Amino acid sequence: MLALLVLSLAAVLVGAQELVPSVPASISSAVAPAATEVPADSTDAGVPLFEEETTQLTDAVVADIVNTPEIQEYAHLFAFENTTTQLSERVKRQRRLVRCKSVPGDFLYPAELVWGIFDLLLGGALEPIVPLASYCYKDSEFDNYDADKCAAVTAGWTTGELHYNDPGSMMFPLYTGPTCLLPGDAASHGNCTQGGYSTYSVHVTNVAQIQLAVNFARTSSLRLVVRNTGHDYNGRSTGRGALSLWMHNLKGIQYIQNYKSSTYNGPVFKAGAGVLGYELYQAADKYGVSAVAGICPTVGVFGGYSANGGHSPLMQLFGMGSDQVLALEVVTASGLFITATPTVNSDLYWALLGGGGGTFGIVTSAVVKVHEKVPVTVATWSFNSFMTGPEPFWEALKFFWDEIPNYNANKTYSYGTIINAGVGYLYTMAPFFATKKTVAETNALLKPFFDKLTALGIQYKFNATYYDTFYPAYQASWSDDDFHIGSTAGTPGVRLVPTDNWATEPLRNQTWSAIRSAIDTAPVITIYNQRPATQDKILNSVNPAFRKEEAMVLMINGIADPSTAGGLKQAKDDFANKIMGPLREVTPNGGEYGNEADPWNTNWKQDFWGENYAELATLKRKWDPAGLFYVHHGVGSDEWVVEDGDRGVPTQDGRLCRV
Ligand SMILES: Cc1cc2nc3c(=O)[nH]c(=O)nc-3n(C[C@H](O)[C@H](O)[C@H](O)COP(=O)(O)OP(=O)(O)OC[C@H]3O[C@@H](n4cnc5c(N)ncnc54)[C@H](O)[C@@H]3O)c2cc1C
Ligand SMILES: *[C@@H]1O[C@H](CO)[C@@H](O)[C@H](O)[C@H]1NC(C)=O
Ligand SMILES: *[C@@H]1O[C@H](CO)[C@@H](O)[C@H](O)[C@H]1NC(C)=O
Ligand SMILES: *[C@@H]1O[C@H](CO)[C@@H](O)[C@H](O)[C@H]1NC(C)=O
Ligand SMILES: *[C@@H]1O[C@H](CO)[C@@H](O)[C@H](O)[C@H]1NC(C)=O
Ligand SMILES: CC(=O)N[C@H]1CO[C@H](CO)[C@@H](O)[C@@H]1O
Repeated sequence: MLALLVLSLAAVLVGAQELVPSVPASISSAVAPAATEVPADSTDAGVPLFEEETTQLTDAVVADIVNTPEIQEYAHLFAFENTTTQLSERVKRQRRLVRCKSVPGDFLYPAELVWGIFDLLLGGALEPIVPLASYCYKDSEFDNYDADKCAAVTAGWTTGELHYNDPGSMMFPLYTGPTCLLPGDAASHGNCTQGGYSTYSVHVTNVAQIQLAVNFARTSSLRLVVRNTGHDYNGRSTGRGALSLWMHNLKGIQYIQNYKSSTYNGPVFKAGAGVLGYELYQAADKYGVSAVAGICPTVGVFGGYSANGGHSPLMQLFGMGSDQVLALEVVTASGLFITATPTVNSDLYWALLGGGGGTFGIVTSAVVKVHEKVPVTVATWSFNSFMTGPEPFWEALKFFWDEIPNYNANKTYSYGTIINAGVGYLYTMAPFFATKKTVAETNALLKPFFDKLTALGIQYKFNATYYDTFYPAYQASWSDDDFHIGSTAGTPGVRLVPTDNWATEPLRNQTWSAIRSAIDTAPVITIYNQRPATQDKILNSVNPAFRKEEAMVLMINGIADPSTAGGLKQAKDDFANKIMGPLREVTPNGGEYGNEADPWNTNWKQDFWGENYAELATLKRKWDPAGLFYVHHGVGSDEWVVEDGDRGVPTQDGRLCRV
C-alpha cells in the first residue's frame, strides 16, 4: 500500500521541478562539470572510497575554472579556502562588511548568471526548492496550483516517504514560518511562501558537488544547510535563503568481513550518508549480522543520528549509534575532503560523533562496526485506568519504573507510552524489546510486574513473540506511522534520567511524581528503558548523560493554538513549568538528547553536551572558523541569531546574522 502510494506520488510529482537560471550558450558550451577522478585508495579509512567519493574537486580542477576565459571572473567563488591568501583577505573583508548571510534580493546575493554557472559546474545538480503543499494554493508565489498533485501531497503528508524523497521538505514544519502548510492545518496562516524553506538544493551524487557548494557558500556569504531526510524535530535541516545540500542519494552499502584498525578488528559496513535506518538493518539481515540504527525506519543513520549519539533497540548490547563509527569521510568548511578516525584528524572524529549534525563538516560515508546475529523476544501489553480508577494504574507504572535498572541490567530496551485520554489514562508497551532472550526468560524477568498488575486487579493484554534475528522483531515493533510526521500540533522534549535517581526510595518517588504530574499537561509521555553498553574507551563526544542513564522520558508538548505567537509561547511556558520543569528539577545530573529536544531549551549547552561542550566549542572554531555551518542549538550557534521576528517558536524563517 505504502509502496504503491509512493510510486503514484512520484508519477504525479514528476515535472514539479522548476528550472534553474539559464546562461548564454557561449558559456554553457565552454563549461564542463568541475570534477576529477582520484584513486579509490586515497583515504585513511581502511576501506576504499565509494565511486561517488572518488569524483572530487581538486586544486587542478579549480585551476581549470580559472583558465576558462568565459567564467574566469567567477572562478574565485569556487576555490578552496587555502588557495591564495588574496582570497582569504577577500573573505575577511566581506565578513567585516556583512553581518548577515545573504538572502535573495540582497545586493550581494549571487546573480542569476552565477547560479547558472554554479549549476553547470555541478553537472546540472541544482534545483530550486518548492514547498510541497504549494500545489494546494491557488494564489501562491509559486503559481503552481494543481488539484491532483495537491491530493497526492495531502495523502502522503504524514508519511516519511513524501518528505525524504523531496529535497527541501520538513517532517516537522513548524519551523518554516510556518508557511505553506496543508490548508486547514491548525498552525496555518493561510499563505504559501518560501518562508524558512531553503532556496536552492544541490542533489548530491558526488563529493565534488559538495566541495563546490561549500566553497561557493563560503565565498558568497550564503547560508548553507545540510539535509538528509528532513526528520529533524527542531528545523535543523532548513533555512531561509539557504543553499541546501541534499545527501539522501548517497546510498552505498558495502560489507567488509575483516576490517582492522587501531581500535577494532572485525566485520564492518561502509555506508553512504543517505542510508536510512531500515536500509542498514536490511543489509545486516542479508549478511547475517546486526547493525545499530534508530527505532524509526526512515531516520538517516549517518546524518543527524550518529552525529548526536543515536539511541537504538540494540544499544544495550553494542553502545550508542556514534560508538559504532570507526571512520568518516568528510568535506570540511574549507572545502577539503578528508578522513577522520581515532588516529587521523582525531579531534574532528571526536566532534563529529556526538557534537551534532550540520555543525562540524559534511559526512559522505562512515565505516561502522557490525555485530553478531541477535535473537529477540518482543513483548507487548496494554492496560488502562477505566476499570480500576487512576491509583492502581499509577501504582502499576511506578512498579515498572522502580524495576527499570533491573531491566537494563538484563539488556532490554523498551518503549512504553502513557496517554492522557481526558476521562482516564491508557498505557501501551509496544514493545518491550528483550534481546538475546527466549519467551520464558522474558516472562521470568517480567513476572514480578505482572504479579503486581494482578494484585492490583488490573486486566491487561499481553503477547510475547520470539524471533531468531533482529530485523523481523524490529519490523513487528515499529513503523513510520508511530511518529506523528507532518504535525504542527506538538513539540517533543526528553530527559535522560540517570541511575542516581533510583538510588533511594524517596528520590525514586520524587522522580516518579514529576513524571506523573507532567501528564496533567502533556498529552503523551513515552518512557524508554535504555542504557548503552559500556565502551572500553570513549572516543567520541556523545552527551555524557547517555552514559549514565537508565531511562529516557519523552514528553510531548501539545500546542493548543500553534497559529499565533501567543499560543506558541503558552506551549513553551507550559513545557518549561508544568511538563518538563518538575522532572528537570529532580534530575540535576541528567541531560537532554539534542536530536529529540525541546526547541525552546535555554540550557542546551549543558543539557546536550555537559562537560564536553567547552572542547566542542574550541573545535568548532578550529574546523569552521568562518561559521559556515549553523544549526539551531548547535555548538557555536550562540554566535548567530535567526532574525525571524517574534514568532513564539524559534523558526528558520529569517536572516541568519551574527549576534
Ligand atoms: C520519527 C522520528 C523517530 C526518531 N527515532 C529516533 C531513534 O530511535 N533514535 C535516535 O537516536 N533518534 C531518533 N530520532 C531523532 C533523529 O536521530 C534525528 O531527527 C536525526 O537528526 C535525523 O537525522 P536525518 O539525517 O535523518 O535528518 P535531517 O533532518 O535531514 O538532518 C538532521 C541534522 O543532521 C544534519 N545532517 C544531515 N546529513 C548530514 C551529513 N551528511 N553530514 C553532516 N550533517 C548532516 C542536518 O544538517 C541536521 O542538522 C527520531 C526522529 C524522528 C523524527
Ligand atoms: C589546499 O587544498 C587542496 C585541496 O585539494 C589540498 O590538496 C592542499 O593540501 C591544501 N593545502 C594546504 C596548505 O592546506
Ligand atoms: C502570512 O499570513 C500571516 C497571517 O495572516 C501574515 O502575518 C503574514 O504577513 C503573511 N505572510 C506573507 C508573506 O504574506
Ligand atoms: C502475538 O503476536 C504475534 C506477532 O505479531 C502474532 O503472530 C500472534 O498471533 C499474537 N498472538 C496472540 C495470542 O495474539
Ligand atoms: C514511595 O512510594 C510508594 C508508592 O509508590 C509508597 O508506598 C512509599 O511509602 C513511598 N516512599 C517514600 C519514602 O515516600
Ligand atoms: C529474570 C532474569 O533474567 N533476571 C536476571 C536479571 O539480571 C540480574 C543480574 O544482572 C540477574 O541476577 C537476574 O537473574
